Amino acid sequence: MQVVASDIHRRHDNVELSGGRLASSSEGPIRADIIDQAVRAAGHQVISPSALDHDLLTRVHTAEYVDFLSTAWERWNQRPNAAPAAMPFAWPSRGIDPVRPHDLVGQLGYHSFAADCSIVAGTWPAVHEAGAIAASAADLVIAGSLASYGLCRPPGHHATADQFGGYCYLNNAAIAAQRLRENGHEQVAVLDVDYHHGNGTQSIFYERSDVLTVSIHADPIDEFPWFVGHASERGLDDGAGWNVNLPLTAGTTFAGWCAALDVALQRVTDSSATALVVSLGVDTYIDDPLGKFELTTPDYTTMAARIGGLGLPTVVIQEGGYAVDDIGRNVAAFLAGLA
Ligand code: Q9C
Ligand code: ZN
Repeated sequence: MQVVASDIHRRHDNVELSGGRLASSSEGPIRADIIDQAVRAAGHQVISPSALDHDLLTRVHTAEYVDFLSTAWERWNQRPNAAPAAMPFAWPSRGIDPVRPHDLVGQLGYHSFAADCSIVAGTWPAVHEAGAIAASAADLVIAGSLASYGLCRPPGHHATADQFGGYCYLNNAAIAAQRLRENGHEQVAVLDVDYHHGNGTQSIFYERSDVLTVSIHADPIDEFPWFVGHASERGLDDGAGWNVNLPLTAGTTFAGWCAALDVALQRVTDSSATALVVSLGVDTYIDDPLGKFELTTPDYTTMAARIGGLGLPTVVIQEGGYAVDDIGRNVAAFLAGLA
């Protein structure tokens, strides 16, 4: 399978507020470096991305947000005694309809929903490259490949049209889906198998019927992103019925997970989608430090074979997965099942 990847991700190496302490992020450069090694060892062909179309980016994200993300570090670094990571400390909360502040610190709060990630000197080049990887992976499928893999880092599925959080800044899967939509695929489906709910992808397509969004994830009553991801969220207006959430409890094994996959695959089939984007998080793994599901390495091969059974051209986009010792073999196991 053709893999799109780049080393530029290494420039994004940031801190997160975790358990009341500022710590180096679980979402570090080692993740993508290990996946890169594993996919090369498995014999996949690795290519570099093409330049990202700015207009495609601003059809997924607001121009205001893209401008903010691309300049936030420079603006932060001009401040006296600037820390090495830009972070907000206040967010609009319940009952507030926020006006976008002029001040950078206010804008950091306006444009984020969590403090588990921050903006460092290399964040924008890395997140922009991840977006380029997603678009290029979609281009491979548009050109006739049955499947492609975008080794995106940082991940993207938590990023909304104008907010970062959950280690995500640009929504790589949404960029891939939008690219497919604009190049011959009238109906696209996004299947999110990351341990966490794909709130950003849900939000971006929530009022659209041309992109079905389906997410299998830990119940938000117990897990990040906590405030979104419930089964009752089904889409709005034109998008009513075009979002499907399948929340599962802690301790879910592959048997339980597959029951949700059956429902997801049936809905994708019913949608008449002609192309599929998979948001591949391997934080469903039994030894993942952030997740509480119990999937094993061979389960990823079975999962991919079942998804491949849809017979749809498929763009796989990397999301989470934090068990770095096993992340390479878990991703390779998935790609082997799809091939
Ligand atoms: N120290 C993805 O898997 N932060 N994002 C947890 C734990 C939320 C996960 C903090 C997890 C975000 C793409
Ligand atoms: Zn995740």
